[in-house]
Amino acid sequence: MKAPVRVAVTGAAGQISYSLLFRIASGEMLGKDQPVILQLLEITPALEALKGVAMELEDCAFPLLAGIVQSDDATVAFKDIEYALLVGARPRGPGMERKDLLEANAAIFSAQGKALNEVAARNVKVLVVGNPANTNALIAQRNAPDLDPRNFTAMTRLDHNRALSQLANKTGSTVNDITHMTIWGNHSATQYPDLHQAKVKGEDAMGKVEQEWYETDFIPTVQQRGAAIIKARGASSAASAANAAIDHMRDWALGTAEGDWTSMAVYSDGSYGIQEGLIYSFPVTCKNGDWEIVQGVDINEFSREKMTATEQELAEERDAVAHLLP
Ligand code: NAX
Repeated sequence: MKAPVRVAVTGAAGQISYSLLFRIASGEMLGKDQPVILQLLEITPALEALKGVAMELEDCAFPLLAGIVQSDDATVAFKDIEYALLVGARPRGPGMERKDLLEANAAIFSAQGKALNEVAARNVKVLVVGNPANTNALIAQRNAPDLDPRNFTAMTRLDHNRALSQLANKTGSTVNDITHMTIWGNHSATQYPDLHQAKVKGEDAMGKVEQEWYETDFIPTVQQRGAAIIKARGASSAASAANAAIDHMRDWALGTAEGDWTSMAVYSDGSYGIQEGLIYSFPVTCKNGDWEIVQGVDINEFSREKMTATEQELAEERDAVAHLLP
């Protein structure tokens, strides 16, 4: 058996974590041969609820769960961690403007970035789930100058998985038949789910759907899926978000499928003309615990316009918190 690795989860008493933690502890994220120590961060008023979650984790008697740490102090929860799933965030309250939301979260993610910089393992892999995820990841990254910016990512895997299912339904296939799906940009309603590279049973997806469906059905359905779930369920996506976080981390740690790629919001190196330093979702492949942006994807005029719109939104979010960045 391997030595245990330390995995931090923030917002650990929240609804996403209630699906997420049990799957990490059962080995679905890092493999059935990898023991984990869960290091759980919550705000002080939620520590009692967190205790209940930790009791349930114990009661599962997971063979791979080698320990549980509970804290409201990020320097305790992030000590020596190799994986961080930053799920906790400030939700939008009544009357709160977008700017207020960005600022409230900037405070949280600055502090967590600093704590990661101080105490996490130098190879820590960070996934930000809490919204606005891309900009929260950027803020954490900028506050962790001693860590490689490539260690910071944000989640667009839920959007990616939603797109896979929509296309499978439309083409009468299953998600197993689909490859080369891409989500570009921000995890928000400006994201661009791109089918131009996607394949269904090895054939071009765009040849199997009408342009009209692509533009007026597929793209808005994927972009608005989070809102549709809230409307139907009366609560935001939780199990599917947890599932996407598992998929994101598993692929990053253990590799993407041969001959395919996934979507991750990562530190832009200027690929596809996207401003350097934004945390932007690209098609990526992962191997040996590292990710790489897929190069050479053809971008037509339609795609370029949508990629630029979501880039613009990310640049605006960054500028709105610029005064809080180091
Ligand atoms: P919940 O409100 O159920 O849980 C959030 C938890 O975070 C709470 O227990 C809260 O006490 C804790 N928390 C707040 N501030 C914290 C801090 N500074 N340190 C540690 N913990 C803190 O929300 P949940 O439904 O679990 O969603 C969590 C986040 O995921 C939200 O920001 C949500 O918008 C975001 N989502 C992101 C998605 C994505 O695809 N990137 C999709 C699902 C989800 O909407």
